Amino acid sequence: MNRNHRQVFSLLYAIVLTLLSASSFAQDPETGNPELDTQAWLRYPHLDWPASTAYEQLSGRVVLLGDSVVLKAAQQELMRGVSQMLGRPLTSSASATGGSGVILGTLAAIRSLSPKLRPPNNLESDGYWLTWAKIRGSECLLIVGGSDRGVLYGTFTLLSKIARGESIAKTNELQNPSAPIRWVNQWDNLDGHIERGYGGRSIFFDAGRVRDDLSRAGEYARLLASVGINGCTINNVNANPAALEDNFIVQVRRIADAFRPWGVQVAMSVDLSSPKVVGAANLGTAGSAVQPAQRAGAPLDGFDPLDPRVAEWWQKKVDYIYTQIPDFAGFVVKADSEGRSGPSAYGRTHADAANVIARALKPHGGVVFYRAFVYNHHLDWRNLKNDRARAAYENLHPLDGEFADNAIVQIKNGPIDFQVREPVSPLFAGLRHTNQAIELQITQEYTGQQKQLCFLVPLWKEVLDFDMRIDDKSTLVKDLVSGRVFHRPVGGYAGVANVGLDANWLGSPMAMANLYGFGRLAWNPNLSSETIVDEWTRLTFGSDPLLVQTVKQLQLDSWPVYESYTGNLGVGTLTNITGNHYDAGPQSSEENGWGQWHRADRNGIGMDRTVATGTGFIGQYPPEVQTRYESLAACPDNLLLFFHHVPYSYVLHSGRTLIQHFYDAHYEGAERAAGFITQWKKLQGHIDEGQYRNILARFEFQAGEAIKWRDAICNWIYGLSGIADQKGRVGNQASAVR
Ligand code: GCW
Repeated sequence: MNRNHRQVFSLLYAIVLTLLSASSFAQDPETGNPELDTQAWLRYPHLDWPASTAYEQLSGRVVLLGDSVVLKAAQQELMRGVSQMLGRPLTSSASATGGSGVILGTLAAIRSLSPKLRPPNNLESDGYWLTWAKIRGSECLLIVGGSDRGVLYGTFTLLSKIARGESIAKTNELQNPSAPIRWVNQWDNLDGHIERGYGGRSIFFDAGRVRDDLSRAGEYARLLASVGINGCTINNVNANPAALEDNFIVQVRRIADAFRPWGVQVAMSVDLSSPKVVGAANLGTAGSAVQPAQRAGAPLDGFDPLDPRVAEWWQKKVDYIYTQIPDFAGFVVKADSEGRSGPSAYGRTHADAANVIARALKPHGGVVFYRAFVYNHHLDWRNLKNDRARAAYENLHPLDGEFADNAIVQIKNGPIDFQVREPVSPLFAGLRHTNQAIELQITQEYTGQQKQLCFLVPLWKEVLDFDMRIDDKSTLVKDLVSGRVFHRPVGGYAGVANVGLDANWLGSPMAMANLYGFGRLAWNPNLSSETIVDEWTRLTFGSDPLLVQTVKQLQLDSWPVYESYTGNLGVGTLTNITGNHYDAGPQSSEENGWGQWHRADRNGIGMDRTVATGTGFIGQYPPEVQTRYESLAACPDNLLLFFHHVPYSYVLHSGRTLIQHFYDAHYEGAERAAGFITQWKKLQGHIDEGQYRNILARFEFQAGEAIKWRDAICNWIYGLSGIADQKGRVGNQASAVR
């Protein structure tokens, strides 16, 4: 085959792969094994002999000390898991006297049985301690919680150990979460559509109402609890103000009820203009200071956060919510961003906006997240000094110290928007007197939309382990977001999940590793990607050695592979940013106000964000980090084009020219994506056949997509630069742009 034939062949191959897999999705979008997909990592499969003999100590009674719904859920989960996995039921008993068994309770409750019991170190509120102890003469396994929720988390940990075949014979393990805030955000619209959701329609809403059947919401909360998630924002940050209507709050109460046994608290996104658009007619009945005009239903004439009437409106609204949902967690606010209303309408600050809501929540123990994703999407692209990346820091850093202590600034991991690779947002280092949380995106908006495999835990770990070198001292991002570095009262993690009604929640069984991994990292960001994916694989598919090894490798390879056939060297993902955020569309970034510019032209590519000659973005980092990024010599190749504009002939640290790197990376990436099929095929017979076929079809589809991406990007950059591929591949395709 000559070169041209090869090119035509590869194009046809891509089309055939795409058609084949697209048609299999079309015929039966639920191919796979819906039951296993829905159970996700909570399958509790039966353990055969002799594996089950390792758990013979686990027998007899389960004693529950207390009767809250969370404790009861823990007990039932334990009984369900043990009977499914070990094939012998535990019996529930009210008394701790009379034989061995498992005892569940808070530390305070268990101490009433055994006053001398001392945990090996401090047990925090959501933490747990699993240990063996003699209680009233019999050896018992204790699941001790710092709170009821801690008992639940300890129970899930115990079951996970059994499911993964880990010994519990000598268990004595105390774990506390890394941070108090471990939430997911759902971008569900009230009509049932999910913004950037790829797993079907909302599990909460349909046609403007809360669904009658909330069984999936309960199952979701169980999954979340199993990895330590304790809060969930149920509606889109592009918030429909109708969510705050009283008759809607009454419906949300049912979601809170479905979540409650699992210790997951409900939160809502709110629009800042609510006092003006929701209207005083909908004020709750709580409190007596409602003005007659408001009783009559006239909406306020504005939403100025410093207007006392606005403050009163929020207070009444919040008071009402707590009459319906006593454990309501709080709000998330997106303001002055992408067309949302905000405090700028009244010349007020973001702190003013956050605080008026925070004050209303404070008496009830609620918190407000104020998103740092504030930027002008009408930036003048002709001005080379303009830079969207600077926006979060410029907007929020000057307000450091002005936010209420129950307000939390929620910061996306990077300064642009969940691209396949970005540097860490400098704002994490820019808030010393303000609570912060990191926002990570579980739903793969810019990373293949669950149609392609992209395991994001390694990406998140790079961010969390990044050293900001504040005051020239080691300052890891994970210690900033937990609040540890600056002794903040609260902080943590928000993951945009967007699960839907599809049996497999996210639209792909393999993508569930991201949801699992988000929870595990929020609990303990020191876990390695390998550990997390190992746990997930064993829990989801079982512990067959070939299977574990293959699935782990596929997951761990998937981010680098996706990056290599999409956007390299920190240039951005290069998706169609004005369209679907999925297909290649490198030119869509340019000549518009959205600010995802890469500035590619015939001479070079990349954003000059240096202090010396560029937009000055680098100046937002602490000095040592600035030094690393400002000079071309020190800047790492994988972020080069985020920080610098260089000619195509620029020689990377790797020794290759930039343009040749682009070509090679795209060809290697597409080849490795095709290799996923070969690796997966080794697993036939080692995994449920339905899941095997479903995932195989996905890899076949991805291999075709990778070729389309490869050719689109290589042809684009060749067309701009006119520099030939040394290996003679690029520019010969039928579809080449010349
Ligand atoms: O990247 C953008 C997404 C929007 C999203 C926004 C945000 C909810 O494309 O869909 O809006 O980020 O995070 O607010």
